Amino acid sequence: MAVSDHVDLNGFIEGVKRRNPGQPEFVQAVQEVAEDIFDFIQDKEKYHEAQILRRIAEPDRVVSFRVCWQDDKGNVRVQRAWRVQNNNAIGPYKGGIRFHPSVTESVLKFLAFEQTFKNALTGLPMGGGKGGSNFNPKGKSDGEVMRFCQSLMTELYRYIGADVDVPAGDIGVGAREIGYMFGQYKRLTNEFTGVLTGKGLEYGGSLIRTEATGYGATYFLQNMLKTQGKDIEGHTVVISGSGNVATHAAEKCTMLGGKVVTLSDSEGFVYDPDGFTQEKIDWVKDLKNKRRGRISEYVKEFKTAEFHVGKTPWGVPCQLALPCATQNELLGDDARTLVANGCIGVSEGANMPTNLEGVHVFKDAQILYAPGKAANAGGVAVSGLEMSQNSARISWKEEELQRLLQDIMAGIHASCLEYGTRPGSKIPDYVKGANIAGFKKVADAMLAFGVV
Ligand code: NDP
Ligand code: 2IT
Repeated sequence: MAVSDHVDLNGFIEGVKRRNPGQPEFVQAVQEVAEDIFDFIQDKEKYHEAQILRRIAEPDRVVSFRVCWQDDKGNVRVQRAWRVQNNNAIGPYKGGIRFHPSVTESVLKFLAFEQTFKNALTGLPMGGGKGGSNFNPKGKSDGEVMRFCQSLMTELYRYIGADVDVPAGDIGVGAREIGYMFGQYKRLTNEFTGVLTGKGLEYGGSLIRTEATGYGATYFLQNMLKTQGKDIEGHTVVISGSGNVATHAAEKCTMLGGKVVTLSDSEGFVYDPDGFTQEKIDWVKDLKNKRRGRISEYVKEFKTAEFHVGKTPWGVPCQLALPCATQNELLGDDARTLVANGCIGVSEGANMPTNLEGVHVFKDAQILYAPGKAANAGGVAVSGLEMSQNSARISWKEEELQRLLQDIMAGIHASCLEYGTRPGSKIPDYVKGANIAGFKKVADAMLAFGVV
């Protein structure tokens, strides 16, 4: 056996902790993957010898920079921003940009690491990256957001490119922010390329990119239920978040006959006992995207609903749950409550919403549990299709894209089944399946390159 801290799982995790002090989210993401990969590579010396997991868990590079901008009162403001380019073994770095006060280097390193496996699972040629800033867009005017985005891109443009690294949206970055960043990139380089995805339809965006993550997470849930002869129809669904992913997951679940009873934001959750209809979901989309309001305002418009301040929705009895807000929003006790209340399926629209304890609760209870890197891959998959359309300078029709999204989600589900069988159980281990299938593709490409 090669001399390396690959030799045993605990030694490997201790090494990751030692090399990444003060980065708990990154360590958590690596640990969750390593638990499965160690089993898989136990008898595969080539991966040990080449130290593949150790290399994937060390970003190719982390660019860190200052972003100065002026607010509407003329005050000079200073923010931090990063781009983490984790791994480009199978394609250009690809992954979103997040604007949120909780953004740190640790958060972006965990997201770029997860993205590497997720992008491999889509079957499209995309490596893993992620970027963002601790800038808080809440309460900022359009002018302030524009000046911030332009200032950020004035530095970021050096490190990205249509064949190098292709950012997109994430928390706090939607159509408005992508527009401002794309405009500045084009102005700085005098090039019109597919350097960002999630663009407006007028300037190279793809149909269904906006819907893709939430719809894809729902299709993944549907695929899992189908293995047990079940469906979404007639089931009560609990969803967290009220942004892009949550509203589109709610929309697709509702279309498929599920009864969605909650949405949330960082201030609390709304419980609507009558369920969210399309009309109500459209109202929430308008609230978030145009009026930039808070989910608590929902109860003023829809009187039978209740707002629960400072709480997450996991105590509401349901059969299906989709965490679609942020990392570590579903803890061990929440997972136990969901299982005790009869939840049979969890599909993660967000990235790493369930903490390690919660993951083990779901695994031990043997419910249908899809990790974010598999379940929410629909967004980046349609981003990959946007890149293809931009390169070919064509636009595909909606029906074609809808079909491709469903096919890609079914393909990811099949990959999870291939590597996630559980001896003696009819419920697969989707976490193990996703980790191994994603790892294998990236690892085999890295082996082909030698020691680089
Ligand atoms: P949005 O900015 O559109 O919405 C984020 C939602 O999550 C808001 O309701 C927000 O509430 C809530 N939220 C954010 N931070 C926190 C927090 N610290 N505590 C509680 N609630 C919080 O982002 P998206 O919908 O795009 O992203 C949601 C999740 O999905 C993220 O984990 C993201 O990484 C993941 N994802 C997104 C993809 C995409 O295509 N957009 C693709 C794949 C995954 P508030 O307004 O109060 O902050
Ligand atoms: O976490 C994610 O997959 C995203 N935020 C989408 C990334 C992308 O490049 O579309």
